[in-house]
Amino acid sequence: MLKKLLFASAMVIFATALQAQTIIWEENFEGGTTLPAGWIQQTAATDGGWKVGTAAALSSSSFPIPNNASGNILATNDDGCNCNKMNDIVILPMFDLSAYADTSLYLTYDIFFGKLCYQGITEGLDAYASEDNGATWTTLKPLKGRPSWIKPSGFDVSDYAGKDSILLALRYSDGGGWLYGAAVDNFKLVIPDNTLKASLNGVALRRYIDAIPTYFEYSTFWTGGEMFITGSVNNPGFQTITSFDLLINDGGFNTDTVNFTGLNIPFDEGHELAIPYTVKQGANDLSITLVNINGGSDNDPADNDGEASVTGVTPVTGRKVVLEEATGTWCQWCPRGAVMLDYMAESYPETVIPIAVHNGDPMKVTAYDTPFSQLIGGSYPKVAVDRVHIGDPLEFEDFYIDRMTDEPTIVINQNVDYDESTRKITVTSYVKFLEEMNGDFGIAVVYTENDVTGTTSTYGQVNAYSGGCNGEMGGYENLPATVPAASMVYNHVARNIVGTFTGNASAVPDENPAESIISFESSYTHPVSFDVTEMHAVTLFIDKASGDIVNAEQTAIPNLFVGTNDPNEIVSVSMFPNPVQDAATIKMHLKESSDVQMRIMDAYGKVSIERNYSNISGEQRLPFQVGNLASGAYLLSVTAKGQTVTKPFVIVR
Ligand SMILES: [Ca+2]
Ligand SMILES: [Ca+2]
Ligand SMILES: [Ca+2]
Repeated sequence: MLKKLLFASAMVIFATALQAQTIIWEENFEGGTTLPAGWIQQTAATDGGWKVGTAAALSSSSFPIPNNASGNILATNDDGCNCNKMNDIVILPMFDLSAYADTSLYLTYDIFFGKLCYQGITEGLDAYASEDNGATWTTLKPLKGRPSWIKPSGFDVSDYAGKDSILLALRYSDGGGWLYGAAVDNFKLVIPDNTLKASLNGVALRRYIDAIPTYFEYSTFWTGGEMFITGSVNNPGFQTITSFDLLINDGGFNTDTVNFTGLNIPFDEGHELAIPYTVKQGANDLSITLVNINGGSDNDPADNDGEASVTGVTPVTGRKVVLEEATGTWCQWCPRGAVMLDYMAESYPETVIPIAVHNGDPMKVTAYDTPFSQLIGGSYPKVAVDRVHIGDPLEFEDFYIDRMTDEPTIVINQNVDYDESTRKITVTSYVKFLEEMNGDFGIAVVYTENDVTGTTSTYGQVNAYSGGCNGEMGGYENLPATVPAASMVYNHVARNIVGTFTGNASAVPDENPAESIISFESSYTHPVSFDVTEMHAVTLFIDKASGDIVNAEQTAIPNLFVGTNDPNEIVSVSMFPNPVQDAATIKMHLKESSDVQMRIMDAYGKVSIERNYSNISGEQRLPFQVGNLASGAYLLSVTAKGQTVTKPFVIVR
């Protein structure tokens, strides 16, 4: 059996023992291993449908029924037979309820039913009633799925009080698929007590990610960010809950009251909570108390409290965070990585550097894939965040927040030059040490490309989210089990890594004083098939001892033309000699007569010299005096008619 038991959540269900109720009828299946007298079943299943036996005897590998501390139970198991359980109906003995006119009546039972999904089909279990000996049936309730035995569950059958021949039935359906099953025990027909019971369960502070969409619990989040107080208010009693208040105390200072009215929460049902909460700086320790239930108190306040906490933080400046995603078109859960990487890149465009490192597919870059696969332990999907944190794609943001609270020790700037005729990309990476840093460091330059498509079948993405059984995943739930190549577009694809996975060691001296700047030039000639307008160059500065990415920078290629005007306004800009000792000549060629601004900036964009020229055209040679500028890396920036060209150069004395 390949199926796995998948339970969406492990919400704790509290069900207190019923007290003071009157039992009219009950059945515990302890009288033998056949259906008790008066019970009827209808089935097309080859295994006989609903059967009486021990939990162990009625279990199978993917439908293991937990022991419910009883001898026999009643169960139907589609997993074990893989047979037709479209209509597995079991009918309880006929009830004469004529003596109970105007009396509240409930049918209760213990139940183990997951309402699971497999291969796009969800199993169902519904309750029915008939007043005409089974000629016609009324649907009473679709029973919900939960991950463990619920003792008891049930529903209101007061509509049939006073009537003399009532049939109640459960219908299991496999929906035509190969599903799991359902188990029940300890049926009771009761006159309920009138005790008001309520409980507050599973309280947590969660972040809603609409790309998936799901709530996730975070221990740390942005100050001022929106989270939600989640959990549920459940009703383990027979008196319907119609209103309640939640008192939300933020650590002893302020208490907010949130009112809930107009509710209808019957026995064994709950109300899901999602109360917006704006995170404050530092510790947010919330106490939540359920009060004023139906305008008063319930029987037991002990289960009416919950706690949730998160720490509010603010991001540092100067840090970029590298998100490397281990992925492959063969990997059925990897759509999760792609969805989360896009989500992060869109959420934090200024600070996230996304890189999808492909494995075992046509986008694989061996020099990147082999060491990265080793780093993540060879299981997919996986992610690394600055290679400091390794985990599931769902942990991207959590890891990112941690990195963004760590003050950078270096900052990186880079200049990217592109020669269209040769397709050669030259990157000059400038690293400025904010503190003294001595050790073994390396620089690697990664090239990524967006909007990558392919036509061969190996560009098709295997997709475990197809059919929706495994929840929503950014739309992948609506796509086929293998999304064909023609429908796939891959983003952030790593195309090349220059300087090895851990970086070129000779690029960085062993000793680097505070405020010193180094530069490292590397180049890469991309294949004709790559679309350079969708490419980025990424400089990684790596601590070779720990393997961590210390900081990084990303620039689009080509970045020569920043303005919005005709990109051919400035035909060329160059400076010679480079490096410059005392004086140099800046040569530029302008297509038309225009005003020109020339600026000399340090590697971090600080302008040292600015000159403006009116109405110049054609080929120009402008003298440049170094003056009192310090040795180091600089950028020459020339702007004409909104178009800017930058060139790196170095002053050496
Ligand atoms: Ca039993
Ligand atoms: Ca079946
Ligand atoms: Ca309570």
